[in-house]
Amino acid sequence: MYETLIISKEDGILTITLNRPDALNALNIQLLDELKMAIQDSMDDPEVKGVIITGAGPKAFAAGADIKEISDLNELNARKFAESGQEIFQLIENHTKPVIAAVNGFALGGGCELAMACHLRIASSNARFGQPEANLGLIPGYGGTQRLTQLIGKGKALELMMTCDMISAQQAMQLGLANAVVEEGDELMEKTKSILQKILTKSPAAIERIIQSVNAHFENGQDGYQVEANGFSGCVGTEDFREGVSAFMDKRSPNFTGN
Ligand code: CO8
Repeated sequence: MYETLIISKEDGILTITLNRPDALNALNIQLLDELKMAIQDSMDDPEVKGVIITGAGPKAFAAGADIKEISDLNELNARKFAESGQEIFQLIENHTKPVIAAVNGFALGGGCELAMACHLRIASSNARFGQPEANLGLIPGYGGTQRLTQLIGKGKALELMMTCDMISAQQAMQLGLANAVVEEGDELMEKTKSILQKILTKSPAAIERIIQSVNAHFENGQDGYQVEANGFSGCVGTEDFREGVSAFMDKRSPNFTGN
């Protein structure tokens, strides 16, 4: 069904692998269209409880938007191109289920922007992050100016975008861009899955509302405190809340359903 993605589903975890390794998994239009479909499917599929996005091959998560494609843009379609990519990344950011990027190499330009749209980023030690668009006479167009600033603060975000410097996985972790760093190889998926599995033992109804409330902090016109209060009261109406409390009283592990 997909030509630029490999999809696998196991134990409630959908893994989306960006699969253009010869182009370092550069995000071309076809890949972005397919990614949008895969993300929408993951929202609708009740068997999917969480999502991992990673890149094929040992070298790259994604080395950015496909430079060959963007070289043909004009001012009119460039705006559409940026907005449609932003829409896909917003779908990921606002996903009701947890989405983790397993960053297995270069995460540059649009690739870094994709990783930042995910809720968490686990990096292998060979990962490199950067927003090198200014080298091409461009700026980030898939939300990078906003999300990088949110994640690492204005000064460092400006530095990375203006110098186009790539940073290591360790530096990314120190800045709060990566949540954890592991040895390259199998450990990356093992660690990413173990973090996701831990999240999946919590109440899905609560996780969804945590995502909504945190995102509200960054959305214009949203009162994050109100979104949090609504989310909190929404949780109290769920079966998960009753289950969580009775499991605590009974000194047993809760069995959440997300209802
Ligand atoms: N697009 C297309 N092809 C790419 C890309 C890319 N972003 N990155 C690498 N490739 C291709 C190379 O052309 C090469 O192909 P070929 O073998 O056919 O020549 C292959 O992948 C391997 O790459 P390299 O030989 O360059 O590998 P190296 O190990 O020497 O270098 C680097 C790896 C450092 C990652 C290098 O490939 C590089 O600098 N890539 C470009 C990184 C970059 O500038 N990314 C930002 C792109 S712009 C962007 O993302 C904007 C996003 C917002 C768009 C908004 C819409 C308007």
